[in-house]
Amino acid sequence: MIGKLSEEDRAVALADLPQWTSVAEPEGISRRFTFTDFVGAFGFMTRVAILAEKADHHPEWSNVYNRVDILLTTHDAGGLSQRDIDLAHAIDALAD
Ligand code: HBI
Repeated sequence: MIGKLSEEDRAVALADLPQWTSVAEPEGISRRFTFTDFVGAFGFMTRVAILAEKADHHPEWSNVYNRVDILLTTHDAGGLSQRDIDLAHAIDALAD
């Protein structure tokens, strides 16, 4: 059973994820990605989907044309867990 990160662990983890913003409700982190066009955005979403399935950890996300907003939170833990941190790093590696 995965647990929520402590406040201290959360702060340490987020220091390495400067492009992600803390979200209070649900407790998690979010980042907006902007691409040239819809195909770029959807191609990114396809790659993230494959990462998420491999990790068995799935984003809450929305797409408007060339924009993708991703929220990471762990439902089973009721907040931010290490799984969210790990997936955020993997997503950053795709996008940056
Ligand atoms: N994704 N974000 C997120 N949070 C979860 O708790 C979660 C998930 N994907 C699959 C998953 N849990 C499985 O372990 C089952 O609990 C559904």
